[in-house]
Amino acid sequence: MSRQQRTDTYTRWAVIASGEGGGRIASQFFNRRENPGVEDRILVMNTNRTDIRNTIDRLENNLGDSDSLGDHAMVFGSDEGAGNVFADGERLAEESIDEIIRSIRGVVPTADAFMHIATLGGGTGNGSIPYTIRTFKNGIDSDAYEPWMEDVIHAAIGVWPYEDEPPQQQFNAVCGLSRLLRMPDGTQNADMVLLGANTHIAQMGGDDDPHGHPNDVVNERLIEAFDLMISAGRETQGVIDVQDYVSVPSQIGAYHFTPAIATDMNANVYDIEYMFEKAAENAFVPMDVSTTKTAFAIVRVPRGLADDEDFSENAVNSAFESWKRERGIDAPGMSTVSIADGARGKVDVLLLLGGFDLEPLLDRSWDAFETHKTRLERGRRLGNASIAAEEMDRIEENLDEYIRFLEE
Ligand SMILES: Nc1nc2c(ncn2[C@@H]2O[C@H](COP(=O)(O)OP(=O)(O)OP(=O)(O)O)[C@@H](O)[C@H]2O)c(=O)[nH]1
Ligand SMILES: [Mg+2]
Repeated sequence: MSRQQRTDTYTRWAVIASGEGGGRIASQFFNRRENPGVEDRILVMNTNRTDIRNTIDRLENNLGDSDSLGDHAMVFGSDEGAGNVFADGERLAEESIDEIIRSIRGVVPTADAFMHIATLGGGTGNGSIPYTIRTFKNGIDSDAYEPWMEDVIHAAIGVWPYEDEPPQQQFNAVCGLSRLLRMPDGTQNADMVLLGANTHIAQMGGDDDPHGHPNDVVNERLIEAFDLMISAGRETQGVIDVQDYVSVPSQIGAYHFTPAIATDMNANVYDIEYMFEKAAENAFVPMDVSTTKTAFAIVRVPRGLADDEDFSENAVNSAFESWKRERGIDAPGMSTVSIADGARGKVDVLLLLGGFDLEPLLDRSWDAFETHKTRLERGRRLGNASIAAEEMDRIEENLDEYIRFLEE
């Protein structure tokens, strides 16, 4: 497609966040000056009334005080919080699934794709998001469920706990990953799972801010990545549609990703291949880049560079292919150029690296996972809902199988 034929139809995203951390990430997204891909299609939900009040305050700061603001936030379930037990978060979402769908419909008249956001260390977001995705994909007998909802693509951002968090948080994360990837019966759940690890993101670039809370740094980077990702379905020359993000990865059974970004790269100094390499150094989880099985690249250039040969769709594509060869990555995928009103001469690059070996990420959580599982088996239920042995087995087996399939 030539730039003259650029259409103004772009992927319509909706953001569905659950839990405290998820809500914080989503409301921070609204600090951005413009969100053409999302507009005000955002719903933040929680089991905890106080947390949701805080989230509404944040949204008010960002969106401005408006009557309809309350529609963007909802409380679900009959308990106050899920107390770090994802089984409780899931049970509370199950209780209120009709209201959840109704609330989504209230702020999302229609959408092509949902970006679900949850932290994986807690109970509410981790419990409810995989369940909500599964409900949408399977359909549900509810007045609130509309035909367009059947075709929505479900991407999810799952945020891994800090390394120094206790076993229960690590345990939750491993279970959350499994449940985002697969439904209880072992079939694919989310169409795309984007992972980011708190400690890793906070330390990226070696510039963690000693004053602010690391969460703020992490959230800002997550949002930056999401913003770049959706810009590809916006004003681009060769549009990467959200369908492209999910088709091949799902076919090859490798649909977990991590973003890797390099921002504000000086176009007069660096070539694109170098920018890809810089981005790869900033992957959002600990990983070995050479194990990548599928990859996308989005290069966002300011309007002033849009006609520069070096940033043509072809040039970017050859640079991407050449970078992959150099890195020994044998991965299908696409690249695209997106145009923005950014600072002169400054380029932002996002790589979405998919299907990589999960071991370096899981490595740090396995022991904690076993520790907490043993505690549960000894009957220390630590919450209202215990996890049935059979459910636990399924969760473990589903993740094992997904990983085994990657290795083949
Ligand atoms: N990146 C990031 N992580 C966060 C943030 N807030 C909490 N976390 C992480 O999220 C996990 C805790 O999850 P929460 O979001 O507080 O939990 P919840 O979904 O509200 O669930 P419950 O409180 O258990 O009902 C821990 O691993 C925290 O480190 C945040 O703003 N940003
Ligand atoms: Mg909470």
